[in-house]
Amino acid sequence: MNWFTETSETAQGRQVQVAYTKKLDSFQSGFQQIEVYETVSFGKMLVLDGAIQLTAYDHFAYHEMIVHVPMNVHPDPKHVLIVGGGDGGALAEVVKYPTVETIVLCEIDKAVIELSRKHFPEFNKAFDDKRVTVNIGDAAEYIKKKANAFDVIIIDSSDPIGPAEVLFGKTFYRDVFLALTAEGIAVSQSESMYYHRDFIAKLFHQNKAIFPINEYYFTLVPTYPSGTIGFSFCSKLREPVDKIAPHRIEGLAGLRYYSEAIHRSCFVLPAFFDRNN
Ligand code: SPD
Repeated sequence: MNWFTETSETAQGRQVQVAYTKKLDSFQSGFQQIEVYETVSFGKMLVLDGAIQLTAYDHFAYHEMIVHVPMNVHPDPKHVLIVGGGDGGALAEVVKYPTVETIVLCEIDKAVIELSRKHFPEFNKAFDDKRVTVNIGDAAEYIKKKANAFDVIIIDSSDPIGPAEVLFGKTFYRDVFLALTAEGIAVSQSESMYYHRDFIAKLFHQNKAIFPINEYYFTLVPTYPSGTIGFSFCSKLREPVDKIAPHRIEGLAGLRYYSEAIHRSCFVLPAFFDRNN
C-alpha cells in the first residue's frame, strides 16, 4: 500500500494519511508543487504544496458551502468573482445559477487549471460556460482595479502559506470591500475551528474594521485536517440567515450537502469556539 502523508504546516502536529494506488501527476509550477493521486477510497485527489485541496469523495461539502451560502443571502447575484479556485469545483456550483450574468475566475497558477481539467473532467463544462472569464494572474492585483463590480466574491484559496498568504491580509480585504456592490458579500476559506483558533481570531479582528457584518460558518470535509473547515462571511448589509432564498435553493441541481436547514445551522458554532477569541 502507498501512503500520501500531508506535510502541511497547518495540521497542528498531526498528519493526514491517504492510501493511494497511483500518483497520476506531479508538477512543479512557478508557484507550487501540484500533485494528483488516484486514492484507494476517495477517488482522485488534488494536492498543492503538500496540502490536500480536494478529493472526488468529499469536495462537494466544501464547494457547495463556499458558493451557495453567499449566493442565497445576496438578493440577486449577477456578477461573481472567484479568487483562486483553479480546480473548477466552486465554478461548477456558481454556473448552476441561470440568473448569474458574469463569472470571473482569477487564478494565479495556470497549471492548477490545466491539471484539474485533465484529471477532474466533471468540472470542464463549467470552464466552458459562456458567462465565464478566466483571468490568469494575481487576484490581489486584479481586484485593486475593480470598484463596485461584483455582487459576490468567493475566495477559494489554499492555506495561508505560500502563494495564498496575501489573500488573508488587510489590504486584500479592503480591496475586496471596494470591489463589492452595495449589498455585496465575500466569503473566504478560513481554516479549522479546531486547529486554527488564533489565526481565525486574528482574521476576524482585522476584518471587523472593514466589513459591518462578519460571521464564521463551517462544513465537514473528512479529508481535511480535523475533518472540518470554515469560512468567513463578510457582508456589507445582509445578515447571513435572515432572508435566504429558498426558491433559488429548490432550483439547484444535484446538491449533496447544502440545504436551507444546513444554511441556517452552519452559523451555529460550538461553545468552545469563539471566532473573536
Ligand atoms: N487545508 C486545506 C484547505 C484547502 C482549501 N482550498 C480548497 C480548494 C478547493 N477548490
